[in-house]
Amino acid sequence: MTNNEDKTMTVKIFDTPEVQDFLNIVAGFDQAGGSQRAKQIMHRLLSDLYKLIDDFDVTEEEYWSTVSLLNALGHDTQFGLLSPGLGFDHYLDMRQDAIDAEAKRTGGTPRTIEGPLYVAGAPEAEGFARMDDGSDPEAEVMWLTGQVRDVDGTPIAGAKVEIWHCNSKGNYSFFDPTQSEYNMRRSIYADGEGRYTARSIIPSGYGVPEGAPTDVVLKALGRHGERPAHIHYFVSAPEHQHLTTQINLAGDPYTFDDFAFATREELVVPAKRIEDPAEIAKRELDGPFAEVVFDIDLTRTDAAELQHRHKRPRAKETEAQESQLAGSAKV
Ligand code: MBD
Ligand code: FE
Repeated sequence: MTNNEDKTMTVKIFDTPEVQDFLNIVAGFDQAGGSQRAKQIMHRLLSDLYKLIDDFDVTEEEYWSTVSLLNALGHDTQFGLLSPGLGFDHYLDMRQDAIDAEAKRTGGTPRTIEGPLYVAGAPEAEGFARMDDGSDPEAEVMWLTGQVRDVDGTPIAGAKVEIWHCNSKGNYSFFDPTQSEYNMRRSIYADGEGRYTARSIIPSGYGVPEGAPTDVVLKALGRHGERPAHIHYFVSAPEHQHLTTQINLAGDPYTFDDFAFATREELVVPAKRIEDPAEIAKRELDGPFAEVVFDIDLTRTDAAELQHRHKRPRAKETEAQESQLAGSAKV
């Protein structure tokens, strides 16, 4: 070890008055304007990072290559992809679960993360929808159905079931411009018995693009960027808590090894292959298909703000700048 390295490793300045006073100024505490919450959060964030730099003796090279990586993540609109990869989305779910438990809103189908690939404004249908445009003939036909109920078992007629999923190559319409508009994206209003049915195709898993900034971060951690085959849901009905969830198809090698940490035991559903000609004819299909059954139980709430999805920049949801960016992720 050279003398120079030795010196670097013993320098600790974080707790000095100079650094602490400096942090107060950087966070704007001596300024009248701005938001108190923004100042407090930025002060904590910067303090933690300054201390980390001190504790780990972060080098100039490490610091500036990180700035460069953050620029790359932003350039490719990938923070929404890195976020679940670093567990933030699941962590927020864990907090919401704890809030629900405290409020005794229990017994419903578990939530799991929304992910970055929802697009608002999908075509609406009553009871049944065909979701795919038929352009993926190699893909296996999926018959996806279930019943929406209250936690006491009462069917919820007219519940809104929004479903979105990727194609057999792991790509989502809109983000993949080669697909038709709203391919594999539909809003289905449950029938009088709370049932919804969709004809679609079995999605494949998803992988973070090789070499993308998110992949660079995951590789540095020795991790992969794979998700199992999954189907996203938003489910809502008056007087009930809005549910954001997903199902994972059983048997995928990544079902319990999801880079986005969205798998929950109760949300793993088998795709059952059906070859019985009578069943095929009943559904007006041409051949064998895979049936996926997912029933959904919603908890009751009178709180209006819990009956709708939380605000978040989403593709096509608002005209806001962030929303435009939400729709441009290179995934
Ligand atoms: C997906 O399809 C997804 O659902 C998440 C959470 C991240 C990347 C791709
Ligand atoms: Fe997804």
